[in-house]
Amino acid sequence: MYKSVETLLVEIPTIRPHKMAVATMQTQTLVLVKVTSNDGLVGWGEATTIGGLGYGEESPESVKTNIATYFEPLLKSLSGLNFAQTMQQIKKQINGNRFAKCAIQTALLDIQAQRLGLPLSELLGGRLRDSIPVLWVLASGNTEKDIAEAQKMIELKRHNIFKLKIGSRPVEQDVEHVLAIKKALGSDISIRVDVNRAWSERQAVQGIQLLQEGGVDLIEQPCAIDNIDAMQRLTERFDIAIMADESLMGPNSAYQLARRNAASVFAVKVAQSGGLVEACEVGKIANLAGIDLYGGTMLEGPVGTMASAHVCTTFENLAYGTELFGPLLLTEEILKTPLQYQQFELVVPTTPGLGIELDLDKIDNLRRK
Ligand code: MUC
Ligand code: MG
Repeated sequence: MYKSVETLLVEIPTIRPHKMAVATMQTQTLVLVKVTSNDGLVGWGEATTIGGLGYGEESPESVKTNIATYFEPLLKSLSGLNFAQTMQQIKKQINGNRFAKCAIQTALLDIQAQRLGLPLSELLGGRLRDSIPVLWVLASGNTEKDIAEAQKMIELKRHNIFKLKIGSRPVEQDVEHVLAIKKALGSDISIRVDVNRAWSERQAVQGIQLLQEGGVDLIEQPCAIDNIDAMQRLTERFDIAIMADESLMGPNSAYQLARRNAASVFAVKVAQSGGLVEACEVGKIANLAGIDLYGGTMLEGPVGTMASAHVCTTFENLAYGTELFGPLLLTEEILKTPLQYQQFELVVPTTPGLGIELDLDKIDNLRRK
């Protein structure tokens, strides 16, 4: 059923250094996966991560190796199976590797949706909206630069919600930086922070108290990935929304976090979930548990961004919007027609499959040879 699977590592500089507690990014390595079916249809998926092995358990290199060594031979050996049966075989024969699995699944869904002549969202239960709100992440490392960047985004009507990356400086300094930005932008603008697991529970109590008093709207992943007890205590202690990001690794951890009331919002990421279907399952668990949803990113390029966007269009309650701005952080366009960001939202195409057309010459120029 499938003829070939190819993984391309595409290096693109960012528009400015992107400083996070886990890494500072000057270049993003997009991990693009191209699947060709026996009848000549081509589907794309993406397994991009952040900072090599700085963020998660898979790196661009491990994804490429594992796809070539394990996923491609397996996919080529399967025949007469539908999409669900194919994914079942992959899950049965390959452990872990959520990012690689997500990229393969995206490509298979892209092919299937093209075959049926439907946008990918319709294979995930159907879309409820044609565009989704997108915030912008301020991470230049400099308060004045961040304020100017935010003001420009508001003026352009591109973003009016901002997430600030903190956690690499002492708590007091980070709080000062956040509250200066909050004050400069005014009370109408929603400010959230992402600590990327940098705080101990004691630092979190101190920082969250001050940020809550200063009018910040949400705290993302304050403590360590496995410290669910701390996440639970913070969620119970504070009124401000506490969001699970790195701790949320698919339906199973969604269930555990929900059971333990360890978050009030889930950052749903397709790759962290292990696939688009699994990301929808995370959304369903959140719904049942009364947890709000937010569409997260691994700072993917347009393929992963669109895969996530199709998932997000199916969510009934997308209370915190999304951060699907990844392509806007890159200096090079790899689509024939760029994604449409307008009026603070990303438009999700209604054409078959992912609804994007890649510029293959451009990709060939930028890819790691
Ligand atoms: C994260 O932890 O949320 C998303 C946006 C951004 O700037 O970093 C990522 C990862
Ligand atoms: Mg995060």
